[in-house]
Amino acid sequence: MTTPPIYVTRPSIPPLSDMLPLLTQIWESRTLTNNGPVLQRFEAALADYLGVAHISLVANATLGTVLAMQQAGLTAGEVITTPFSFVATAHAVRIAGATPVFADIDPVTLNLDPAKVEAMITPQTRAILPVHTFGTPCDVDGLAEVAARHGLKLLYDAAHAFGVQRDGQSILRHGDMSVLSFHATKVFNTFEGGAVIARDHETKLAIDRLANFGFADALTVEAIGTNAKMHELSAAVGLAQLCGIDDVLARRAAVAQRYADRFNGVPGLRCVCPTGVKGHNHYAFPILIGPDCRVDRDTLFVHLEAENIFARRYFYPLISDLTPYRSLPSADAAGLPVARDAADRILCLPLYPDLEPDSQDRIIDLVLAQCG
Ligand code: T4K
Repeated sequence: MTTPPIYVTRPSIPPLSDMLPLLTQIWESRTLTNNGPVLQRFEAALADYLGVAHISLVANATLGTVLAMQQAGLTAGEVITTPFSFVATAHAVRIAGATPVFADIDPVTLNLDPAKVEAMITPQTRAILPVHTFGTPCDVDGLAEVAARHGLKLLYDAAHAFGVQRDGQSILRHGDMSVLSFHATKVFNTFEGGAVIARDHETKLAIDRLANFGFADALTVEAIGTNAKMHELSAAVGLAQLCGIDDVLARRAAVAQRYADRFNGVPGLRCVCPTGVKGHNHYAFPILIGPDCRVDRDTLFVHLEAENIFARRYFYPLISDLTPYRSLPSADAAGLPVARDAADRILCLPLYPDLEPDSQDRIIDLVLAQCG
């Protein structure tokens, strides 16, 4: 008998009973989008939960990043970013009109290495766009120093970083702006969605305008905006999700800890994200398969797949190896040895709040049987 498939993630969804009053309100008001009342409630509740003052809700993180780039004036020049990310990171730079420049990553956090960033700065450099990969905070102090020293903007792709804290404060407070994703696969989802976190109210209003075609009021269009609005249904999902988010985060932490405990001390198998650290969100459970393991990453990946376990190789291939980017000078593999090594050895194991302990133990046993 075949076992049911286990995917790398399974979205958390609120109880339907929590949705019904919100849906009733939307149905009765017939306000479906364009800064409706549910969106306004969600925006305020979210700012409160995250501990940040200025949030603009948007349709997804890709568009949110494009708008943040546009608002920061990054429509030309070079933006230094990581090749070890989802392709949307570089696409946003390109769509905004700038050119991505890839710098190498830190071997422990797999986030941009500030020293490698500094080495890539040219007279054309305008900004840095790091990613808090898998919810592990970047070296925000090191990156802020590099940005300040060279007069660069610092925008964070915080797609993975919902609820992440450092020193008891939201990681979203760092940089000029941060962008969250609320895609179905994320720690916190609104089916599709995202948010731009700004440092001041003026910037928040400017992002809101850009997300609404550039309208400043009914008759005034100030900029070439797009349609990146979040609609009322997504906002309703978000509002209902907030009620259960602490439980979601606690259950993710428990799943991550179970993996970490069983993999502890296995030669050649490194758990990338810390466990037992307050303020991590356990976005994923990436492991790095080293030469001491009996099998390589791809053999393990295929073996798990044959057992109906769908782990994912996030982020392989590197963005710098994808067709739209591979001809850039900074895409040369020689300059990105750490990122390349990580991309070749990474495997994200299933992690979601309701992953059954029996299923998780089966995954762990299969991994240990291959690697141990
Ligand atoms: N920056 C970073 C660093 C990102 O990782 C992302 C997105 C972005 C920016 C852009 O954010 P958004 O513009 O999307 O807000 C997924 C997601 O589509 C993508 O949002 C995400 N990163 C990326 C890391 O993963 P795929 O193509 O690998 O996902 P998919 O559809 O294969 O889903 C993975 C598994 O999740 C499936 O095997 C089953 C499960 N799943 C998925 C969906 C969509 C469900 O159970 N239900 C679902 O509805 O890209």
